[in-house]
Amino acid sequence: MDIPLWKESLAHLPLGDIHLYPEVSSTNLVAEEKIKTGAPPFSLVIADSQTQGKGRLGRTWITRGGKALALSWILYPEPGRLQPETLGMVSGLAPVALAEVLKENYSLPAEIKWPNDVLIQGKKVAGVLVDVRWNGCEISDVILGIGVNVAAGSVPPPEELNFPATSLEEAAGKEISRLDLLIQIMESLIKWHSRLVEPSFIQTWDSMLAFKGDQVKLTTDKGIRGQGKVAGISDEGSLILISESGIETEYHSGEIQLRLVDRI
Ligand code: BT5
Repeated sequence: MDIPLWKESLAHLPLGDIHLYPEVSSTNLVAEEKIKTGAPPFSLVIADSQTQGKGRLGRTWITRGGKALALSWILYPEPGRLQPETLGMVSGLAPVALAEVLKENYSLPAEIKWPNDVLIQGKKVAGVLVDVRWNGCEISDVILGIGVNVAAGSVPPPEELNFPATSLEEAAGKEISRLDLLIQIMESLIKWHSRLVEPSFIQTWDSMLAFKGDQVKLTTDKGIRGQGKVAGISDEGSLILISESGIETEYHSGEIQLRLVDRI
């Protein structure tokens, strides 16, 4: 990563501070530190590799140097946009922004596995971690952590995966510039952040939803939470499943994992 070039290439975007590192423990952990020292809104932390990248629910995300993108974007609450009532939407922000870039700029058939994984042909190419920190009932800040597998060498071996995975270069069959991709992702994030509470956001998320019409089950560490056919995304960003008897139930993301019924 050519840090001065990357910094300069991001300078035209309406971001806060931009921090780039060859290696960190986790960009989300560095972002937490930046927030403590007064990071302005939309500040960005990027690292070439992570030694303790965080997945959801205490899992690990592997970021190999020079092969992937690992970034954390710092958001603060905003009336009418980022607030406790819109957290369901915030969880879809990065996947929608990312999937749109992959479809429009690379002609890749990107889909979103609710709540926030991006898949290409059923394989995970990017993961998103939404760290929400609270001050009582108010949100104090949100760190959107995004990891994208770019080069083939970014994909961990199968025994380290809880879901099939791929990289953008494998899927696209050509080289992809991490810097170009980063700029496109940030432009898309900024655009969709400004449209977060517009109907077009949910419509776009819904149109990119993986497994539509398929039987899935939703699990937590306590077991199965729900099962049914994937119907779509609700106005609040929840997943709507339809049971065999035709009853619709909405699920909020929280601690949930989604799997196709015949896969596990
Ligand atoms: C996620 O978790 O998919 C969220 C990943 C977020 C990573 C970003 S990188 C920048 C920022 N800073 C951080 O520290 N984190 C964020 P989850 O759905 O829990 O998936 C984690 C699981 O995916 C692991 O337990 C592995 O099985 C698998 N995995 C690990 N590394 C992977 C990779 N590079 N590609 C695909 N799967 C991976």
